[in-house]
Amino acid sequence: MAMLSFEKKYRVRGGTLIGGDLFDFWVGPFYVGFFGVTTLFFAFLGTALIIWGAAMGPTWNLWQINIAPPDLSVGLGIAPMAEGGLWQVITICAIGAFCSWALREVEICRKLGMGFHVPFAFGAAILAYVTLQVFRPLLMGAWGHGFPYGIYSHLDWVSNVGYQYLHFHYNPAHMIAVSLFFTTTLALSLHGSLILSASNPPEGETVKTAEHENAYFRDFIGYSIGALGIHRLGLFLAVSASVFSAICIVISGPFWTHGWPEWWSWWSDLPIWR
Ligand code: 07D
Ligand code: 07D
Ligand code: U10
Repeated sequence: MAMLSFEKKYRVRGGTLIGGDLFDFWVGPFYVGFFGVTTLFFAFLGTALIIWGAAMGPTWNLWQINIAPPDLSVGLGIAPMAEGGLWQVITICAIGAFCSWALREVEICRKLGMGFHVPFAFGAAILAYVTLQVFRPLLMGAWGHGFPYGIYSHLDWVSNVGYQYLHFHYNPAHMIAVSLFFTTTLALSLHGSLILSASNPPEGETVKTAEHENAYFRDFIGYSIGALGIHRLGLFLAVSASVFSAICIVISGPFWTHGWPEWWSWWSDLPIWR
C-alpha cells in the first residue's frame, strides 16, 4: 500500500512500553509493536478455538454457531473443553486481544506525543465486556452466568437475562445507559450535520468558519458548546454509556435479585406518603 505523504515524518522510533526496538516497525499501513504481535496471537488462537467449537457443534451456519459457557453446576471451576472449557479459553483470548489492542493504541499515542483519549475510550468497552464475562459471573459464583459466543445465541442470552428480572427497562442504570446511547447519537448527528453544513457548501458558495458554527447554535438554542467542547461531550457521553451499561448488568443479580419493577417500590415506601 502506498504510504501517505505525511506518514514518513511520523514513523519515528520509540514510545514502546515493552520490547524496546524489537517490534518497532510497520507492515504496510499498520504499526506492529509487541502488542500488535500479542493481539494477533490471541485473536488467531481465539478464532481457531471458535472454529474448533463450531466443528464439535451441530451446525456450520454462521448465525447459529454457539459456544456456551460451562453449566452453572461447574461454579467457578475449570470445565472440560467440550463442556464450556472452550468458552473459558476463548474468554481469556478475547481479554488478551482487547487489552493488547488498547496497549497498542497507547504505544501509538506515545510515539505521536498525543493524549491517551482513544485507549481510554476503548477501555470503557473492555470494562463492559469484562463486567459481563468475569466480574458478574465471579460475583454470582458461576462462569455459567457469562454470555455464549454466537451471533443469535448471545441475543437469546440478553433476552433471557432481561426477563429473569421481569422487565429490564425498569433497571434504573439501564435507563441511564439507554438515554446516554440515544444522546450520543443525537450529539454525533448534530455535530456531523453542523460541520458538513459549514465546511462542505454547494459549488460556488464559500466555506463558512467556526464563527458560523457558534452563531448557528447561539441563534438556535442560545448557547454554543464550541469546537473542543462538542468532542469532550461526545467522549463523555459515549464512555458514560458503556460505564452505565456495565453498572446496569453488574447490579442485576449481585445486588438486585427480584424483578426490576419491584425496585421502584422505594418510591411508594417513602415515609412522606404515610
Ligand atoms: C460497527 C464495529 C465493527 C464490529 C462488528 C462486530 C464479531 C463476532 C463472532 C461468529 C458496533 C464484529 C463481530 C467479530 C463474530 C462469531 C462467533 C460496532 C461496530 C461489525 N456483541 N448485540 C451484534 C458483539 C453483546 C446485542 C452485532 C461482540 C452483549 C444486541 C455483532 C460482543 C450484549 C444486538 C455483535 C457483543 C449484546 C447485538 C453487531 C462482545 C450487550 C443486535 C454489533 C465481544 C452489549 C446486533 C445479531 C455492532 C445484531 C448485535 C457483536 C456483546 C447485545 C454480531 C463482538 C452480550 C441486542 N453484536 N452484545 O455493530 O445484529 O457493534 O445481532 O462483547 O441486534 Mg452483540
Ligand atoms: C459489551 C461490547 C464490547 C466490545 C469489545 C470489542 C471485537 C473485534 C473485529 C470488526 C457495551 C469487541 C471487538 C470482537 C471485532 C473486527 C475486525 C459493549 C460491549 C470489547 N436495551 N439489556 C444493554 C437497550 C432491553 C439487557 C446495553 C435498548 C430489554 C441485558 C444498552 C433497549 C431486555 C443487557 C442496552 C433495550 C434487555 C442489556 C448494551 C430498547 C431484553 C446487558 C450496550 C430500546 C428483553 C447489556 C454491559 C452495552 C449491558 C444491555 C440498550 C431493551 C436486557 C444500554 C436501547 C428490555 C440483559 N441494553 N434490554 O453494554 O448493559 O455495550 O451490558 O428496548 O447485559 Mg438492554
Ligand atoms: C476518526 C476521526 C477522525 C478521522 C478518522 C477517524 C474517529 C476527525 C482524520 C476514524 C474513523 C473511521 C475510519 C470511520 C470508520 C470506522 C468505524 C465505523 C469503526 C469500526 C471499524 C471497523 C469495522 C474496521 C475494523 C478494522 C480493523 C480493526 C483492522 C483489522 C486489522 C488487523 C486485524 C491487523 C491489525 C494489525 C496488527 C495487530 C499489527 C500489524 C500486523 C500485521 C500487519 C501482520 C503482520 C504481523 C507480524 C509481522 C507479526 C507476526 C505475528 C505473530 C508472530 C503472531 C501470530 C500468531 C499466530 C498464532 C499465527 O475522528 O478525525 O480522520 O479517520
